[in-house]
Amino acid sequence: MENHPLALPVGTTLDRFIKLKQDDFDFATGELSQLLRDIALAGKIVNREISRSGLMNIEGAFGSQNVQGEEQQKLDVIANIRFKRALKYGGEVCAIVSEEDEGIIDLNNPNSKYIVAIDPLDGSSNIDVNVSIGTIFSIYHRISEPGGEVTMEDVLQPGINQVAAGYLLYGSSNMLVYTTGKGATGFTYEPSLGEYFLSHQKITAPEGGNIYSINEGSYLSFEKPMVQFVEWCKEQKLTARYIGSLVADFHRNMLKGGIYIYPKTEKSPNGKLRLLYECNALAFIMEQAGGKASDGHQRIMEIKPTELHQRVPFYVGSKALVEKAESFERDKAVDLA
Ligand code: P6P
Repeated sequence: MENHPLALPVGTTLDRFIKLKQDDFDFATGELSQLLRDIALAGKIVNREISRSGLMNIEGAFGSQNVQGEEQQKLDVIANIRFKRALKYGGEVCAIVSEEDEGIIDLNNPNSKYIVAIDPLDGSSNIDVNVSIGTIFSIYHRISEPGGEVTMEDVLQPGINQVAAGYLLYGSSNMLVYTTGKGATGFTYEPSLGEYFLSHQKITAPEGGNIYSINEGSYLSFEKPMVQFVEWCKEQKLTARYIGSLVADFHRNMLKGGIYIYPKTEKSPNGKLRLLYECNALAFIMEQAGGKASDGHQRIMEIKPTELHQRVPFYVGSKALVEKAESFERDKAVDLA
């Protein structure tokens, strides 16, 4: 094993890993490496603020709503500021799409070549009750020429164009998981040293699994295929696990085997989760781990976005479970044909 190219010594910091892996990229100029470091830095700061939020009077609602009409938590706003600031001053990103802002955020780095789509703090309703929450991000090359205006075409790219994607999980331990298309890798934060250390060298999602994660409170508004899939899960005696925090549910299911679904419901007729800064990033990571991600019919990463805050139904996890859920959707299509 020691000769295996991936067999790096335990104690490999994120910085060292990024540098070692930089050579995977032709013409790597270090800009993507620096961008990943900028995200990790902001993650350390946000992690610190989350871990002491109860002491700093930064829990609870901020008193405003985001573009989605969702009640912003104080830490939503703080995290948004932290990531925007880190990416602006890191100098590698020309524009951001954020869950917390309505339009494209131009960072006034006109010659930078990267675009970031980010959910600065997902699951924020769990902050005050100490449940794990997360940050989700996607990284793209801009399509327009550096130096010019950032365009809608730059930000409305399908997930297959992602250069990198990842999430930060602020949980019992704090992790950063990312991919650049060469596998999914996990790092665990050591607060006493202020470093992320390599802890999950090549994450692989089990082909099957016995966990299903869906909010069954919406069961009465599920469409028939979703009812059939949930019934199938019960017949198979699968375990129901739903934290109500996407990154935490996703991370557990990817490591242990399982499926997370946010389907169409009466309240969310297109699903609740956003394509640009939630689904695409997690789909990229799950595919790199050998799993699957779709909207019940088509691969998430092949959906061409039409709006910044576009919502899609989201089926993600172990390949066999996602395909089982899709089979019920297909049967419905056959019935309706
Ligand atoms: P519901 C949190 O708001 C979030 O975006 C995800 O983290 C989570 O999985 C989902 O919404 C929970 O939504 O409607 O089941 O409460």
